[in-house]
Amino acid sequence: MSVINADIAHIFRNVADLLDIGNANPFRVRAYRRAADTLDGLGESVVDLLDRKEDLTELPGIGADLARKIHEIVETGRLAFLEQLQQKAGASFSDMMEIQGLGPRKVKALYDALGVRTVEELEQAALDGSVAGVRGFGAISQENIIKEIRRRRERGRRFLYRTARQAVAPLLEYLRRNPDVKHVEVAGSFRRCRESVGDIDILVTCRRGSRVTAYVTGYDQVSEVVSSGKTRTTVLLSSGLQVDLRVVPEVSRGAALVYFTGSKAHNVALRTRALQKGLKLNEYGLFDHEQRIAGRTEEDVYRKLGLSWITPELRENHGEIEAAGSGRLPRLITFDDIRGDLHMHTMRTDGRNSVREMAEAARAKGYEYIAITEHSRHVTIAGGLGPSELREHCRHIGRVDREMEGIRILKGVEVDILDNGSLDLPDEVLRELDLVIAAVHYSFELPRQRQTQRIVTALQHPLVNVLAHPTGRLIGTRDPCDVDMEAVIRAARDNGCLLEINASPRRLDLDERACRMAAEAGVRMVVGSDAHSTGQLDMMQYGINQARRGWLGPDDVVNTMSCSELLEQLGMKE
Ligand code: DGT
Ligand code: CA
Ligand code: CA
Repeated sequence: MSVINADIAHIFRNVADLLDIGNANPFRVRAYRRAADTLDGLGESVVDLLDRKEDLTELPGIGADLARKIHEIVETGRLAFLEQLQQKAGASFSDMMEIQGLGPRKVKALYDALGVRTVEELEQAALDGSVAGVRGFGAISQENIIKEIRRRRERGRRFLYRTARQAVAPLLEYLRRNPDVKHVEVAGSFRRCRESVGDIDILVTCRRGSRVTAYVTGYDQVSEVVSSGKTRTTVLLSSGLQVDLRVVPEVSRGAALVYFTGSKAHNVALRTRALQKGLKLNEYGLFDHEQRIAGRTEEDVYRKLGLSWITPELRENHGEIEAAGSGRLPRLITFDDIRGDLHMHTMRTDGRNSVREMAEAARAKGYEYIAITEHSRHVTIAGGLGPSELREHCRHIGRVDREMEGIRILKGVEVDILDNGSLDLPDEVLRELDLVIAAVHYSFELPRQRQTQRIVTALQHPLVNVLAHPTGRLIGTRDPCDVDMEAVIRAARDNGCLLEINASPRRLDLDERACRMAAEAGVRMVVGSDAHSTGQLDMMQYGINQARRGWLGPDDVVNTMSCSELLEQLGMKE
């Protein structure tokens, strides 16, 4: 991947800091900082300037030496001079300098007094109280250093898509309130609807000369400004999420959106395709020599590359570019295709709302049917039902169903799959239901062969319709169980079973890869919200996102069918 201006600026700032620590001539230090600012403010890619053999020394603050260094970075991606400085200083000084409140001078003072060279050593020194004794430091700055190091550690973690969405929505609203802002768009993994995101990438176009980056740093949820320049700012929100905001020129908006939406692999493949056509693609546009032939909209960029527009969920370089080139992109499922929700709980077990309330909320969403699917007895913490309790609950569901207009309430269950693959409820009870979902809720750590056999046995049971959350994973918390997914998919196909895409944002199980594998094997899926309250019915959308990332169309998912079609499909099982 070719170098972008911000990368070169970053390298120059590192050099400046290290020179500063080494007590180099202040003019020299300032020269590197100035060059970094120039690069950040440039409306065009340096790589392109070089391609056109333009003279970089004409840029403000760039002399012959710096121009040579830019060449070197563009060609090799590295700068030998920086590496020398790092070696001399001990490579981790730059890590320490990234800690908020510690400039090069303070890092040097700490090194001279305490000999600390790494963030870990610094943390240790702060914890045992020796930082407070260093000249220029005190108890408060020592406390801040400890906090800052903890915060940095936190930052390494990824956030659930839902968490990110909750933080992004009010931020976008805040940005759109600024009259200088023309367009605001979220890019990155968030726009691709990945199940988890590392940080939020936001692109903004605005009126000339306005200080949007400064405006962002004034947002009340900002807990820390990591860096802020004219065209780029990075802030941390109180949720711990990092936001990268970039101001881009209107003529480049589409190209920047393509670039910063990624994924990197998708970008690499697009750029290669451009090169094959004798064109150049970067975050400023698509260029035929010096001529910008596209850049304002994404559609233009894709079209000029001979491609139809590709929805962000597919941009992983998993065949979408080839498909877009030959008009074979799939028609993906959308929320509007969904006609019912087949996985939810009520207050009879561990849910919060009644059967009627769930049905009313579902009807208000435009659904034609729902299934109530309580846990079976084995899940004691959820107050799972035994045979007679389930029968009683089903009579209740039947009564509410008869009383309500405009929605059908199906009788279901989420029955536990026991260790040996048998079910937690007797067949004669299961036979009375419209829908039997089977699921694993314990013994996640069985060895692969036994786990697979356990699940396959359940799928072979003549009354099982759906396997819920097939791998049991909780994103970032519990690994998927060790199971042979191909064998599970085969068993589902051979036994007329459906696989669930559990839409709970911590599960999203099946994942996108398994979705695609299942569809290719001819297995149909059901997207279920697993709602435990009326509000959680909205989680359906997260499951749809996942289905789209798995290339699924409406026909791959059974709860796009009418209720009678669905019941016919479920009935075929026996
Ligand atoms: P994340 O934040 O880890 O969930 O994943 P992304 O995809 O949002 O990655 P991020 O935030 O590092 O960068 C956003 C997009 O910008 C990424 O999808 C592609 C583009 N991008 C980032 N860094 C580079 C790079 O070094 N080279 C190129 N060509 N593109 C990059
Ligand atoms: Ca990101
Ligand atoms: Ca980013």
